Amino acid sequence: MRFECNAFAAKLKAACEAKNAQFYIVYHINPDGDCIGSAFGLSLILRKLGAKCAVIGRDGVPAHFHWMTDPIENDILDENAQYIGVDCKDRGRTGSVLMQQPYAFWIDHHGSPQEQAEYEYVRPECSACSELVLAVAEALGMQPDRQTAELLYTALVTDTSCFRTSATNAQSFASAARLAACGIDPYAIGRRYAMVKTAARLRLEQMIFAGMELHCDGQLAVGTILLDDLARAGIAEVNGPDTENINGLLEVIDTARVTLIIREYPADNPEGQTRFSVKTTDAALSARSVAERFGGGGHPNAAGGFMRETPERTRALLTAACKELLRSEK
Ligand SMILES: [Mn+2]
Repeated sequence: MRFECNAFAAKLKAACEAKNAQFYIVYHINPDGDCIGSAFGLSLILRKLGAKCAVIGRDGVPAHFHWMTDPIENDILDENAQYIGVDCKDRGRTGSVLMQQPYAFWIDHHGSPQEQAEYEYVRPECSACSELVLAVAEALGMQPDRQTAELLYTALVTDTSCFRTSATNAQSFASAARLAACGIDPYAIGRRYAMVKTAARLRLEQMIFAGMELHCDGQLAVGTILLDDLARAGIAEVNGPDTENINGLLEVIDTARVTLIIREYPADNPEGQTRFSVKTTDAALSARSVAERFGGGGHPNAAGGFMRETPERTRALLTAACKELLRSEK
């Protein structure tokens, strides 16, 4: 059931103060900065309220977040632990085994219409899930300490591509200002996650631009990343630091209103062997409507999913759907 912030925070606090309170905090598959920062940040907040916590997910924490997450050790929990879902559109986003669990709490900014947990705090208008974690802490009269604020601010910076996505709004900046007041170094975090690039990443970007296709008078830009490209660039992880936010790469093209990135995944990837991302520059074009046609989902202007097709076939299907989206507008 959905709750407003204060009521949700009160339920969570009561659960933390119960005898033997313990929580598995679950982040989504193919984890990004927002789910990692939000889940670990929440674990620090709930510990202060007296609960034991373990942050878990199907996939490990990507290496470039280890500086923040390595100092936080999971507590050992028993079978009485409750589950909290963080930054997941729905249970499917938590991955195979974790989707079967009964979830007591749910914090998310995607906003599936279906009920996911007993107590839900879901705000699709927020640019990052960490804004919701911050709001819950504040509703309980807690100001995040520096470590917690670093996690939540990193989540905000990575999910908004440093305050540049279409989801960025006045509240994103208000949340950032409150986190910045907690003793963090916004320059260091912004530089780490929005400015510097490895040589391998730059090699990959060059390959994507070299192979890019433009359609509909340049309104649609399509890029492809094959496993072979990653190997040639010297990138080992298909979803790691060197591919973070790669889906937004083609947004720099001045004429592009729809951008599509097709990524090849290993053949044994459980969700499928290709992943697609659709991004649009304005509200009239729904990236989510395209993604939903192929079993994916996401935000109105940034959505995606996986397919059990070859990269060539995925590119052809999605390119056709994006062309249709541009045509349907008229
Ligand atoms: Mn998010």
